[in-house]
Amino acid sequence: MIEQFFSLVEQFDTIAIYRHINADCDALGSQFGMKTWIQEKYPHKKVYALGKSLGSSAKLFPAIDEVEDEELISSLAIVLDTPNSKRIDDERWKLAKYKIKIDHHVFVETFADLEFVEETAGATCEIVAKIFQQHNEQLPPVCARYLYSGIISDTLQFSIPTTSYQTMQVASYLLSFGIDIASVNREHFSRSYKEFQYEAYLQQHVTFQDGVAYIKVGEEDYKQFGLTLKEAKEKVYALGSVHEFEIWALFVENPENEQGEILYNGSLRSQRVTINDIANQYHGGGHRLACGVRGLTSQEVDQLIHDLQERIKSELTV
Ligand SMILES: [Mn+2]
Repeated sequence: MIEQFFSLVEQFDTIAIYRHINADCDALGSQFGMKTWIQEKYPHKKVYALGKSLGSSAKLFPAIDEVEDEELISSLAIVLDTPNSKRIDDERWKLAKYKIKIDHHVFVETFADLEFVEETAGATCEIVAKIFQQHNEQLPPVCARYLYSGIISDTLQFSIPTTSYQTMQVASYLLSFGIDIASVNREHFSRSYKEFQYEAYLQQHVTFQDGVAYIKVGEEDYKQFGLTLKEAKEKVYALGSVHEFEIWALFVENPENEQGEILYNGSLRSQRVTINDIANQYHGGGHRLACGVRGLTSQEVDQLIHDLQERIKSELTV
């Protein structure tokens, strides 16, 4: 299968690389890791990184390419970090003559001619790097750096259970091309002074009761730090890593609602107690220990917190 990947890249003169909407660091890291590797190895080929929907990590990567539809008709499409075709950013992947998918999400559907899906991989960048390693590819340092950055962001700096022997092995292969670890980490995990102040605000105003730490943040509260709703909601980790907090939750006011009442979107995290089934009952969902809810009134938030406290009581005091 790996041989097939390399012979396809060899065969096509035009290659377009796609990834999911709201691109995060693993999506962009794998996309630009792939692009810079092809460019270095085959300077005569036309390689495009496509997709306009970008998340906050886009500033750490080069600009997205422009290309005419006609050029894509004879192309090879490589779709990265995307389990279902609906989430591919830029519909023109369909124009390609041949399609490859490389992904680590839970399998949803087959949409490509050749698929590499490894659900246990810590990041799509890990799978891409593994493919390169198995083929003894010499990577340009910039390519190794992009792939490494996708791995550290999806595994939270090698700290969550998706980190495996393979993750470390592949990371060590990437390091052999010369990566300044300190600078990559700084680039991806440092925060601005405004964000730092907002995190301090959250820590100061959090309520902690019966195992649940939570805070409701109004629009004015996060706007004073110059943050958008999305940025304000991402900072749930500012409440994490506290022994006593079994569950921690950040609720941020969403001003874009027609009803005219104050509604909150929330991020919920749990150390060990399952919470996504509760989130499902409040217009939300996600992973077992990390999930979100949307459009809750202040009373619904209170009810949700009560349900979370009850869950801790029933599961942890037996
Ligand atoms: Mn990923």
